Amino acid sequence: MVDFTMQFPAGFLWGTATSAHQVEGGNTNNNWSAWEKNAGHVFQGQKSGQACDWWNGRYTEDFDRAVAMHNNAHRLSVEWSRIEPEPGRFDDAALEHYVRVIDALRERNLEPMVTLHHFTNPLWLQDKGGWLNPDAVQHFEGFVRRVVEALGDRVTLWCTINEPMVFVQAGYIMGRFPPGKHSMGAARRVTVHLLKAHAAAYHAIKDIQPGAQVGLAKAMISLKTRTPGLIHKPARNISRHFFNRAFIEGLTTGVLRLAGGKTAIPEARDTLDWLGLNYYYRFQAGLNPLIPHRLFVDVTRPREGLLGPESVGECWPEGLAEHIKWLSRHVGCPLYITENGMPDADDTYRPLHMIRSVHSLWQAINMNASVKGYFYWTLVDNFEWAEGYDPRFRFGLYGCDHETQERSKRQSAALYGEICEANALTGDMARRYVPDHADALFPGVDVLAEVRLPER
Ligand code: IFM
Repeated sequence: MVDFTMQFPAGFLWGTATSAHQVEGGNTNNNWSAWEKNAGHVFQGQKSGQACDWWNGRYTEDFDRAVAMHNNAHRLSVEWSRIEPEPGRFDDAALEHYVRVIDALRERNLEPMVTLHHFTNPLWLQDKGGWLNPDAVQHFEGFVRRVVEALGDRVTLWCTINEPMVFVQAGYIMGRFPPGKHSMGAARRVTVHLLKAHAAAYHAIKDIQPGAQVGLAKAMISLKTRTPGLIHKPARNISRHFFNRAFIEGLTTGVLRLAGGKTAIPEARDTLDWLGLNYYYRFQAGLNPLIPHRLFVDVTRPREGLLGPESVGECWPEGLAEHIKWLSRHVGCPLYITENGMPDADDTYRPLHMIRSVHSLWQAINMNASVKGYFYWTLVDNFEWAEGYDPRFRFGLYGCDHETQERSKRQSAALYGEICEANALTGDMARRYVPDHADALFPGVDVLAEVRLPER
């Protein structure tokens, strides 16, 4: 019996992704630790607290879990506020900690991808106005230089900034992340500064480490248009440009186009050795005359599909191929899937979601897209920002009881392990993990045998 196999290219990277504030615990000197102190900012007033206790060394046992899943890579971030606790003063002990973390990855044959900015800022930067202050660009560059000097002999893959437009939208338009603003003007200014910061970081890293591979992680959303399409389509286009495309256009052309005008940032042009795609949800866009402060654009959850918790969209795995296709046409560099996953504490839907995602990814690669690796979000349940430890927002392949630090393996971890070990998704995996969907995903020979040739 032939078993259909979706084979991935040799050397493909398979891993999981994490970020410092979400897993380390004990962060007290960044803007998120301050934000968590105020009621109403995080689910049930929770605090990141000990998170997954990585700062105390528990990363080693979680990296062993990654090895047990046959991963060959891991994406993680370093915490700026630990490395540069005061402007211009660098903490060697913190840098040595990260040297040990990277060594722990290398000892396990896990290729590190290191993110330099994943949502958090040192308190001192926040006191200077955060990313609204144009000086943030030089401060970030100084931090990046120090990190690359310390870790550059161990790290090749650098990710400058995680999800710049999520950072902008959640922090400066929706008010859900610090600094909790609702201002399109502020959003615009911060976007300009982030683009400049990426460019400055790119050039600084290349200066110190010419062989480095530098990129960033860009979140993309899929968007349906509310009906009637003729009326609502402009809302879909505005939202798609703002959230998905403007930043990328800035990187490929050196010009950022946002409502309010164009800004030339020539130094940002051609500053991608690779681009990371973070993909999770599909939304629905429409016009709403009641929200002028959001340019009348209303982005809501579709009514049907694989619906996650209310504050997020529909989990629609096939959006992966949609975005890979667009990026392949518009950005001339290799891609990584730097995040993909879904919240599902009971692991009811995750195996199907994972199989459909990997299926979608394989289709794109087999249509010639240059995708070099896939990082599942996430290795172990962690602090999910404004959702805190809300049980509806468990993204881990391993569960984590944050009181006891006890880990529990979900069946998706076993599935992911099989995919990574085989460097392939097979019909047999689909039949065992999602039997009701296996035939639709993998027509086996028995299905083909039923196809009769027309009689002559
Ligand atoms: O937990 C986040 C991560 O920090 C950024 N991307 C989306 C994830 C899940 O919401």
